[in-house]
Amino acid sequence: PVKGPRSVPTHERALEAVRAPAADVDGFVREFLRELNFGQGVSLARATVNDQYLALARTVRHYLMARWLEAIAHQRREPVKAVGYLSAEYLLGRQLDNALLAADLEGVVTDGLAQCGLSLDTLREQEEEPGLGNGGLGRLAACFIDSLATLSVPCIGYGIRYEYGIFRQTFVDGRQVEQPDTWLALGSPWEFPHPESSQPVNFAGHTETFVDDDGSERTRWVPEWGVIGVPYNYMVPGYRNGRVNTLRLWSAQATKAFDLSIFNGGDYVDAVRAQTFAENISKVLYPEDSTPQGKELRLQQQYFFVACSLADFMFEVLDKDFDLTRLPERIVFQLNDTHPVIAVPEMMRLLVDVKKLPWDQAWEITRQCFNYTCHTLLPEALEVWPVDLLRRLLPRHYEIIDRINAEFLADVRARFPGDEMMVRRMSIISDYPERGVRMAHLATVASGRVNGVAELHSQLLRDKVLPDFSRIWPEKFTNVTNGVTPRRFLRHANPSLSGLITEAIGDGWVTDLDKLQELEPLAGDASFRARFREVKRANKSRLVNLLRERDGYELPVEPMLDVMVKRLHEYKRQSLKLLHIVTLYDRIASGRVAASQIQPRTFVFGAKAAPGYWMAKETIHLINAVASTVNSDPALEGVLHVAFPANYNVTLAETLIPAADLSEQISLAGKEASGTGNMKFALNGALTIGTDDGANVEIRRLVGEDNFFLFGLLEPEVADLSAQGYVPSSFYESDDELKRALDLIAAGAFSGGNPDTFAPVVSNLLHEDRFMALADYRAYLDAQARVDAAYADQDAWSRSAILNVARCGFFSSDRSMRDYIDRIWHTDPVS
Ligand code: B1H
Repeated sequence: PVKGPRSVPTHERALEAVRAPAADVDGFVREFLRELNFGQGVSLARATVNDQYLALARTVRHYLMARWLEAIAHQRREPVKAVGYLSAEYLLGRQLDNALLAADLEGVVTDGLAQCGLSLDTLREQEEEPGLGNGGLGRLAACFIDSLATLSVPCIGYGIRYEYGIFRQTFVDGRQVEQPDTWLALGSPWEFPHPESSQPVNFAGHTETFVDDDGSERTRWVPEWGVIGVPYNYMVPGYRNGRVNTLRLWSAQATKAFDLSIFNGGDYVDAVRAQTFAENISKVLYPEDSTPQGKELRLQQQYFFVACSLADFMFEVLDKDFDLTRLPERIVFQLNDTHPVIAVPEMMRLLVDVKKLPWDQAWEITRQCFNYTCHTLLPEALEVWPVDLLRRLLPRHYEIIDRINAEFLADVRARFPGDEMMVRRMSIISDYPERGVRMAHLATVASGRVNGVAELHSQLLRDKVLPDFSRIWPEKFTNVTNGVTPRRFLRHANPSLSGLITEAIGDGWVTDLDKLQELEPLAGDASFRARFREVKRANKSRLVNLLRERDGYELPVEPMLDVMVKRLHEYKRQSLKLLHIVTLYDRIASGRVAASQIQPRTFVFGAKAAPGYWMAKETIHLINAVASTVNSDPALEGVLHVAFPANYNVTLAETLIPAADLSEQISLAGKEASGTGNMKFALNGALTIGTDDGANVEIRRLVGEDNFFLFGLLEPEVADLSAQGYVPSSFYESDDELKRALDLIAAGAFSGGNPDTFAPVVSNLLHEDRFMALADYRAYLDAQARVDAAYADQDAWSRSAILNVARCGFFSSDRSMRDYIDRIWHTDPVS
């Protein structure tokens, strides 16, 4: 890339140049109008809402800028150790409110805009959230970088600037139809492109050996083509602490050289097509949550962002002549699942081929620089790249992986002579069903620490996913239970509850969530409980208003709000939730139970299905079908209502979660690694109905079993039942209500009498049911009956809900980050 001269002003001059606008109403208005006039090129009178939003966003940026530049200067100046968070996904959510909160500007901005005749509420709705992730894994990355900034720990988040994030979900006749997510269309005021800091990235070609000047034999990679990675920087502001970290997302561009060779060939159209080919790399987020696509473009994405990120840190953030034997003193990279694991051979290539370090020394450095977080237990979610593909796309990396594997297996053989089965099980390169590179094995071999994301998950990771590895390296394995940021998911999302809490115990909880414990005595205070119920009610009205505006949807406010929001996946068991609803419907329709005997409920679903996941899409269709039948039955009015707003995302979550009474966390035990939605609901005072899975286990232990509705098979029971041979139809035969519910769906009760429509869903449950929904059906219905009984006593329910809030401080991502810092990263905050 062509790099402009980098002028390096002194630290003092750098700070002199940036001075934040005055943080009062006049200062804000002056700056805002300046941005509108000079940045957007419009007058206030002529400005569109989008102009106003963009000018506002840029104005807010200015307040954070001095701190950001200081953090960047400090990183270069002081020999502090930073965290390099490597993640293919960041599900950020909207930026404006987060920045206003961090900079404590909400009051000034509200008043300043009012002076201009504008309303903050209108402008914030203009922002398209950056949906650069699928679900929990991407949202976790966003929570973690928020917490690191708030803890004043230097961190650079590295990832991909997808031009299209997670698709926009629409429903057509109840079926999911995906639309492109055009989040960049109206301008993206939060990003700073830095083409002068671009990084070249190569692909394909071959390797060759040669004799170096010093007489040693070396290998070089002769690539066939390449692209340029252009960094786009985003501010990651800490909460009112003056710290602003950086999120650096890479965008792919065609190289000049690549263009030229083709342009010179005279084929202009092909040259332009070649450019498109290069730019495809950062075009779109793969929408599969938990079952990765083994597509070439996906591997290109992974190598692309990791190669850019390592080169950026090692040669741009650090000096070009930095002594790389000291690299572990300056950086620790966290591998967010296996998606960035190609960073391991890339670092070896940089150290050995480019920097000419001896292999063993390079390996020593590499092993000190990486740690790996595993987020799954599903075998189909573990990435394995076909050797043929990897070799073709990254020939040098394949050789390096092969050597890492050979040395690793020699070590295994030395420890366990003669155990070739073990060697085969542990090998990074598998032979069956095709030759493939097991990225989880590579990550485990190369990392100092390997962690799961909840206690149960980490245990199962050791015992079931990587048992051989945990035997030879028990000290490598550890647990860090996930967390969520209290800034976005309580302070911002739930202003009413935040106000109530702050009034009671002060506002220290925003950065020290354990302080919520001080609410505990208030659970016994009747007037506090009444105010807590008022807050819930207000949050429900807020949700009703939002859905009316957003979807033209009328949601009843009075009933219990029962919410299941998460990606659509069979293991999460939205179908079990449906069987509950269909059973309630059937009880009334058949006259077994009078409508007046039913505890009224509004059920809300939110779920995207991977576009190629057929069964998940059928389930979405069924949810919509049940919703339309239930909602149009006059006998059920005011009793049962099912809502499925399309396109569940972070923004909708922020209004939906605070309104919920009941949180549905009903995955089959042993399948959900952690869950983080479960934490957000409990923290906002919903009670959980859930299985003994993921972080539910810890939530229940902390909030107390009386304040949590547990049901279903335990993980060892699931394992036993599988081993015996699970026969779902036996549960159908032996439970009359279950039989009736499935028969209703099969008979076409929700498909206009057409029995074919949902036959595949019913048949899948009856004959396959990989995730044992039928086995847990009766236990689930019994638990729901306990929910009804508990909800009938509103005062007791509020007490439990308040105790949930008071006891969930542990689930702050600040605590997760402290755990990583103390046990894995060993980094220090800066003052
Ligand atoms: C989680 C994923 C995931 N686990 C592959 N695995 C993907 C796997 O694009 N892909 O190919 C995308 C995502 N996501 C989730 O991580 C777990 O299911 C949750 O239980 C967990 O809470 C979350 C954060 O740790």
